[in-house]
Amino acid sequence: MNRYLDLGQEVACALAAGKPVVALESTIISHGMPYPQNVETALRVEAAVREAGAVPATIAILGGRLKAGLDEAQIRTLGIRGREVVKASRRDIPRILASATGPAPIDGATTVAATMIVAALAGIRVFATGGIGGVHRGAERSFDISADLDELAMTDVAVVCAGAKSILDLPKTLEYLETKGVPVIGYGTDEFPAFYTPRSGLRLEERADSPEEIAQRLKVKWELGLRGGVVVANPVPEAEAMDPLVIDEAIRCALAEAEAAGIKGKETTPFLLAKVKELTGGESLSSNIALVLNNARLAARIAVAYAKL
Ligand code: PSU
Ligand code: MN
Repeated sequence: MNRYLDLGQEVACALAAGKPVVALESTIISHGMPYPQNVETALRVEAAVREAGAVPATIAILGGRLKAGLDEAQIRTLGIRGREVVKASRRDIPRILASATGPAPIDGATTVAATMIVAALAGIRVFATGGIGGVHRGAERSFDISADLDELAMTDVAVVCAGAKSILDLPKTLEYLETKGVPVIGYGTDEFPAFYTPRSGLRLEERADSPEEIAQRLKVKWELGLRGGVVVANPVPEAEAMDPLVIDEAIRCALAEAEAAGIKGKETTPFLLAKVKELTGGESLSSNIALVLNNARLAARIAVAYAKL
């Protein structure tokens, strides 16, 4: 057990017994949704994982310690404090953990990249979230490519998501994942989903129609020693999807505002997410909540299937 990591009681027991566990990220709680929907969603996601037969492990950094498995009070605190909590990706982890020995230990909400790192340390292989980070539009000028993609290239965790938002350059994101050798599996689809909408027009090489098929591919990859993650791209259910025209227009406006305000670096993604939400009102939020729950259910089924192999 890593000396910087604390497991929640239920998570520790499940892992020791070889039972299925699903990792969940916390940036989506603190930076991805408004309070109180963020807390409600995080708790509903945990319940959905349990209903499907797995144990949820929400991951964060609290008091300068890595945590896998938060209790309700800890989730609530992250949701209430929101953007006051540090958005923690790979590069931020050492600084935040070193703060444990100083006068003011830092709390961090983990991104996809950081959540994968902690999940792998804990021995958790399956992780559910909403959307992954990727190659930003204009990356040829800004060089803005999410650390999530390089993490997927090196850390052995399957990430179940609804694709990526078209605040990103989706074709370049898929090219980057291809270069890094990261499998992208469409669940019940031949297309990469675009988060709020089930289709992006971008074809995927790989498709799977059952959690068992996905678990089998994970086993083969890791038994071969092919290090790195897998993207399981699970389209938003049709009934909860947004009108592509509405969402495209909101994204166009959000990108223009970010450009005009000179937003850069780690602020870019939270800024764009907040703007899109502001411009589309409650519709994007309810679609976001539905797709995260849908991903949690699929991730739990994959974890259950993987635990049986
Ligand atoms: N995309 C979303 N919702 C999110 C994020 C991305 O649709 O909440 C968050 C995730 O935590 C992701 C992070 O790992 O933003 C990526 O940030 P960046 O682009 O700065 O790497
Ligand atoms: Mn970035």
